[in-house]
Amino acid sequence: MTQLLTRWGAKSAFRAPFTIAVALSISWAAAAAAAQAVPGHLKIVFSSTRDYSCPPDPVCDVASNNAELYIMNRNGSDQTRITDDNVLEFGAAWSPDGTKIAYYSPVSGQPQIFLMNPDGTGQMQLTNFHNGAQFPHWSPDGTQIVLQTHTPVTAREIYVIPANVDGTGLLTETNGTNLTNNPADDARPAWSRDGSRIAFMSNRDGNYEIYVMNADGSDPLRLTCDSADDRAPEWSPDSSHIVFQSDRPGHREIYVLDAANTTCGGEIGLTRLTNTDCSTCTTGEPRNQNPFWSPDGSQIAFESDRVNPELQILQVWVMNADGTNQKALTSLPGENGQPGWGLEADDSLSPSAQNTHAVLTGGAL
Ligand SMILES: [Ca+2]
Ligand SMILES: [Ca+2]
Ligand SMILES: [Ca+2]
Repeated sequence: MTQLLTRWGAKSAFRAPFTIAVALSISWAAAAAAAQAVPGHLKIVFSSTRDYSCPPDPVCDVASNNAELYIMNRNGSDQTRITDDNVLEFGAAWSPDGTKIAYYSPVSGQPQIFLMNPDGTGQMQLTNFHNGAQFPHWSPDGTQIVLQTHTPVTAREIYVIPANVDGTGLLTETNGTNLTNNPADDARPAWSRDGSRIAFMSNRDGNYEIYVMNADGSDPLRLTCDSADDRAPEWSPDSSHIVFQSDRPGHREIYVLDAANTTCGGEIGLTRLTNTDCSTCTTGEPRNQNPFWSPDGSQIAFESDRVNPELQILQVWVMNADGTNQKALTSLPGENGQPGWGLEADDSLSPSAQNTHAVLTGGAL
């Protein structure tokens, strides 16, 4: 399937993303503008609190209030609500064949993973983890889901479970494999689109860094080496690069890094894609976070509150993969965030063709 996804390196006249490129690499420059057509309709699923009010706050917090899931076209058109209840749905991830959306929602006070059809029908609880489960991310073949546990007391772990899209009972920790069984906090897993590796964040070396490990949990490698928090990794479609958020400039910005890096300290190809330093802000700098690469490789969706950082209201933004042409896709009312790309199943494609055109979506924080 990988040959159907983006091939990097054709034509590219790289323009420095906004003003700062921390370490611009030639390989990344060549990669940034290449794009490849993907069959079907690329969509973005996201969470929104536009349907609720939370006085005295100006808007409801998208990550902790009664958010609903929406889908929209990549240009922001046709924003369509697909859930309608009084609980949070968050961390939505479109299945590779476009037929399911995985997400998490609270059950008896703990987040658990659910599946549903992209039109919001067929909601089905998938997990009943004792410590909760968040941020599902599909394997490229759609048979497995990697997730993080949720526990406010002890460190989180990363588990792989069967996707069980036909519904065969609730899955617990004993039905999965713990890939990060150690005392550190391990979270935000993202399966590479070639299936071989899983990226994640961990504080095992003292602060949050980006790591990759084999899909069976072996050979974890640290990719970032910075005292700031590095979080929320997501893969490029060709599994060559990882986009992530870091507060190394003092606030959260989006960076990209060569995933082939094998030694901490190199940070090969590290490039800063967003630059929203705010000299006039009175209460904090804008946040740019939770990046997610489009399946055709051409764009990266993310969250930003740069329009109104004092009120810290996040909206869904998109930019070209080289950081150019940054624009908001959502606006008030409500907070909108946690974007995940997906390939809406196209009835004109045969099931086998749909399965061939693998894409993967994922979550953030
Ligand atoms: Ca809801
Ligand atoms: Ca751990
Ligand atoms: Ca770090």
